[in-house]
Amino acid sequence: MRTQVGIIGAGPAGLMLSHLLHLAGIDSIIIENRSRDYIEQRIRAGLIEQWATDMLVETGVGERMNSEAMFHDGNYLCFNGELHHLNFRKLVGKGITIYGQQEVVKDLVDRRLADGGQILFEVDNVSVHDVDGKTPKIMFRQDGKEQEIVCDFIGGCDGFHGICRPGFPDGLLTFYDREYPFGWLGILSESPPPKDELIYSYHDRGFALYTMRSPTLARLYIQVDYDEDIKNWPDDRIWEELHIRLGGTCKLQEGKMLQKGVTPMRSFVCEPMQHGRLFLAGDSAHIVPPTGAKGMNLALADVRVLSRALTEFYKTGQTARLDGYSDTCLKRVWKAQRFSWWMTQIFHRFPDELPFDHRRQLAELDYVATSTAAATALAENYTGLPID
Ligand code: RFL
Ligand code: PHB
Repeated sequence: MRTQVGIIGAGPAGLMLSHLLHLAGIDSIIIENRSRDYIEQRIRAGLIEQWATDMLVETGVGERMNSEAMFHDGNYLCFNGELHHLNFRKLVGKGITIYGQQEVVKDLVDRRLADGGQILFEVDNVSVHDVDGKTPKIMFRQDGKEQEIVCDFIGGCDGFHGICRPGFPDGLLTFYDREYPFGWLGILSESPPPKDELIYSYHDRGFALYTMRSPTLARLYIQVDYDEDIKNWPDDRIWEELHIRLGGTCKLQEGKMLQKGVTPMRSFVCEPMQHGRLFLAGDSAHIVPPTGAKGMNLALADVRVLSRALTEFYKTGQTARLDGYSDTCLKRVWKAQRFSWWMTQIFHRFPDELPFDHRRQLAELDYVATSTAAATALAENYTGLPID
């Protein structure tokens, strides 16, 4: 097989890269080791920044989102038994969109296939070769048959556990890593969310987040130990904890639990994000704790930068944007890392924290809730820093 850009991974990064390249007249093939059904059902992110919402609409994949998503102007902070509303629209003129990552994935898969794009599902044994030369190759197996894609460039969009990052030559990459001493237990419940917008709650017993997928579908998270076994959490115990951590500020309706699971939390960046003609994008290059809701948004931002660099190369032969890809992305990645770390450290209880830290966290939350300057900084980061 021959294409201009070979893409590994059909998550938000790989699919959006392929879509943006198609709009610029550049061919690509995506290979994905899971089935179409699997990637379209995988429950993950739910919050899309303003610029990314606009990009989905402007590039023609926002139609279903426009009719089904929930558009929020703000959110709530909950601490000391009180709710405090932040109005992002008033503070920075932007909002956020609540629309499941798997819905974005479905919309992009539909659109790529309708536009004649190629997505090869359920491949295995994937490896990359000759990324130092002008015609890198992707080798893989599909239906037991060895296959090869010869391309000009490779998009390494294969997530945190993919093969692209480990395939970089020894010693080339620097890793920046931080693990947190807790995880999130998340549920999807057939019940209305407790409020019209998201609630981030700081409670003596730990953090809780009350988000949603629709007016009748709540997505709820509680802070638990990083190695917590979901077997220790029967439904009743989860509901009890979710009620307590709302601090009596509003009522939570219980519903049928459609899904539950525990996610560990980490911050991770690898530098640089490129080598030869292999470019990493999204979770393959960086991971953020979900408190800032930045993971999918960063993946979309990376591929927007990459698609522009590739477009410039194919139109003019210039490599300046391609050469600067990693530096351009990392500037924004580190700001999102900083914000995600900040949100994580003000909202969670740490096992080794001092009484001093507890009081400091409460003071910080009170500062955000009462100072326009502090709230503006949160709103600016939460709704998404400028992309260009
Ligand atoms: P993905 O989505 O992991 O996609 C990578 C794809 O590559 C495939 N793959 C391979 N394919 C071929 N060959 C191989 N060898 C392969 N190895 C892997 C995988 O099957 C997969 O299909 O990475 P991508 O595209 O970079 O997208 C990143 C996002 O998925 C991730 O950052 C977000 O889900 C993080 N995240 C959130 N991000 C947000 O922006 N807003 C949120 O509200 C938000 N909430 C969350 C989150 C992640 C969570 N979990 C479960 C980690 C909440 C949670 C609980
Ligand atoms: C979600 O809707 O799943 C979600 C929203 C905001 C976050 C994390 C997850 O910070």
